[in-house]
Amino acid sequence: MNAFESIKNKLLEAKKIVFVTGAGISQESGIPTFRGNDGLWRNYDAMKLATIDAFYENPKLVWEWYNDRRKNIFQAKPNDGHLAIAELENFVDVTVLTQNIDGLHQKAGSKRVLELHGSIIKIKCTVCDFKTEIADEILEVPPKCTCGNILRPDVVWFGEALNQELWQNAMILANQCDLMVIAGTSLVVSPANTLPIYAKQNNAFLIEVNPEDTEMSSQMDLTIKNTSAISLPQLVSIYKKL
Ligand code: BJW
Ligand code: ZN
Repeated sequence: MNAFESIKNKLLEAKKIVFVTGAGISQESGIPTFRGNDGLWRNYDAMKLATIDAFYENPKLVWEWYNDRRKNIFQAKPNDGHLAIAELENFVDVTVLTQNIDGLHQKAGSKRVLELHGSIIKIKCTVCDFKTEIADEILEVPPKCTCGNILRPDVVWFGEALNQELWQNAMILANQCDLMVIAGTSLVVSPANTLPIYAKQNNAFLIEVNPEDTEMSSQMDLTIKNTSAISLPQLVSIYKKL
């Protein structure tokens, strides 16, 4: 039974759909999530490694974590959840606001993707304005900039602000959509977890796709308790049947 049949009209009326995605959407591509048992790497808690303090305390360790993840991400393929979101662009205006740094939405073919927490392929200097993209493994970590200071992944860690222009755009897009699908995120990290609130201000219909409950499940208009690779193709099939 396709759980989206019951809201078929809502789906077909929607002009602008915004997806808010998190680590769970890439779980079926073999990329671990952050929280729960999955969020452990060499017995370190991922949440403790994703901080600016952890980086300055032990830049080598944090770089090794990103090197391992980059290796895994480079060989990962988008799953049916990513592909369904990309395919939906054939029917309706779609934007993806992702907390993921893995680039799998773009690999799947989604055209409008805002990477709220940065990207695994980007690195930057901790002091000067130098930024670049990397394709290969970095063997000696932490790598150094030509200015002599160490380079870091161009991602957003706890205690750091998101790119302000990007965040402004994300808020506007959330506030203008009439349907928001929140897939594979625990919604515990701010400010990304406020995006459903901006959508609600516009009376948007909120759908959550997650096998587990989140702190905001009770505020959703529809909760689909299944994985994104199973559920999102079912959503697209409603449009395909027309
Ligand atoms: C499936 C599935 C399947 C599984 N299908 N679903 C107190 C002190 C200091 C700061 C704060 C504080 N209180 C609040 C803050 C702010 C802080 C914050 O929110 N902390 C919370 C932990 C409490 N936020 C920040 O610091 C942010 N900046 C900021 O606020 O700036 C202003 C400011 C500055 C200073 C002080 C205060 C404010 C920045 C947040 C940056 C987060 N960065 C990371 C790392 C990015 C780089 C990288 O990837 O390495 O982002 S941490 C990590 O969490 C990563 C993720 O994008 C993010 C969210 O996680 P996500 O995606 O939701 O994953 P999980 O694992 O949590 O959930 C997976 C879900 O999928 C689960 O629900 C599963 O059930 C589900 N699932 N399989 C569908 N197959
Ligand atoms: Zn530099």
